[in-house]
Amino acid sequence: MSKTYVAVDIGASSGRLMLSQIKDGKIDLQEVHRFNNGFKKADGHDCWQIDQILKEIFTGLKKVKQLGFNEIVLGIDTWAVDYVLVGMDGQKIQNPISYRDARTKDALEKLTTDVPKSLIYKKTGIQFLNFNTLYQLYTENKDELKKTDKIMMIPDYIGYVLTGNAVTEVTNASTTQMLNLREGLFDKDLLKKVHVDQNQFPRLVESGTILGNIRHAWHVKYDIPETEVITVATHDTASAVLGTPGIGDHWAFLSSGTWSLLGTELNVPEIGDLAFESNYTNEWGAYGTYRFLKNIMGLWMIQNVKHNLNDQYSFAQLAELAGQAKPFEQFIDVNDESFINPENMIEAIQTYCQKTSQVVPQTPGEIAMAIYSNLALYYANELENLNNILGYKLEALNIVGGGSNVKLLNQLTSTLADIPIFAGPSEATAIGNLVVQMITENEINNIADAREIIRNSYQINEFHPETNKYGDILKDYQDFLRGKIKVSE
Ligand code: LRH
Repeated sequence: MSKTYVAVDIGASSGRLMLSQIKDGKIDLQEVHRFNNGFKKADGHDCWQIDQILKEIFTGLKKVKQLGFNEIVLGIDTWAVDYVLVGMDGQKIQNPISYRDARTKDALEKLTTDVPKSLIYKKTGIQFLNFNTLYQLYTENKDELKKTDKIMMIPDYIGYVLTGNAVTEVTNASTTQMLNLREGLFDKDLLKKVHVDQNQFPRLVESGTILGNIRHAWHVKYDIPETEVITVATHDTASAVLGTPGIGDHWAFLSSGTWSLLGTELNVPEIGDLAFESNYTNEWGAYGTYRFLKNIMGLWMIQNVKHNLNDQYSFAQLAELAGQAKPFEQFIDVNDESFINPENMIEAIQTYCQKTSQVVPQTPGEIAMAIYSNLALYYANELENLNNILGYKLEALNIVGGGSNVKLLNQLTSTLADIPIFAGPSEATAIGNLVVQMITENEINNIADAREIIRNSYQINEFHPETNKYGDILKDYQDFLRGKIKVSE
């Protein structure tokens, strides 16, 4: 009988506790608790409700105990780049501010007039996103930073509250854009630029490090199981890639959730001119790998649209309505900054179409189709970019995460990018979190074996390109992105 493992997997829009055991050579998965997540305005900033998240974790753990599990292993993964400032008394100084908050709007530009982008990229290999931790810390109040004993990334902070032990796990820490690729440490010059001392970050550890047992006080207070916490690949995208059952060496992944993270796994970072110019990132992975990828706006757009429509349609219904609308009625650069955190996503999309003199989508189906068809175009364009940067052709695309269930989007992408798609599992992030625990506990040998087990444990759906279906639409879209063609109705 295998041990009992629990993944705490928290994304920007929801969190869950997944319970798992290895049964008959397969990874058995059971959702124990699910909750909503999101940021709220407080003191003029978009803040995460970190205490509420912790409460939900304890509620989930109590449910685990009620199911009869008295001893478990636990791993935590969350979204990247955000952090908690912790004071000398070990308490958080303020609620963490979301990366979508407007405070970093000009920070990237300001900092990089001082330190050239090319230098930062050579040091870190990380893509330029104006919400990277580097730019968030740059905007932070200097006095507050002085009072800060520890800067902890979100999953590290949760692990710290649970166990009392503080570490900085590398898969997530690399997204700060402050780790030096060559030295394997925080870069001293970049730290200086943001007035941070390297001792303010707890010691760096690899994924698969035992953090410690949950504090006794929590057992007493919440009636939860005996819990050993393992520092897994704490960045959700790192866990998602580990949970992706790709075959061979030349497969691409698309982790499709609030963000669409499209890329491939490398053993050596790629920081050449083309990678720099195309703003590709080399986030550190578990077991000596790198996630070479690009952030694409992703399901955030449809999540917001659903919300704007007062949640009267489910995601499945929106996809069905989209299927009844015409694709490619307008070209949209889904990574346009107007979609990062608009007041109203439907209006943002409509304004974008008006400004570019294109057909303005009106009905829920038209709006959903505008999103799906342009996400598919963007994916196809980036897959072409990836092949050019890498100098070889990626042979398959593995889509994981909630978005892997959207058949319409999968089929459009397969056809536009002319690539076979393997969709699933949708819970790859939790699974990636779990397999690092299982490898650490010596129940699985290595990640190659883990991926084979995953392949055998879950249904993977295939999509294949339909020939000559949309003519030169991808080329036209690429011209549109390069500003070569202005579209009119
Ligand atoms: C996805 C994700 C992504 C980051 C973003 C902040 O949840 O972690 O990899 O770029 O959130």
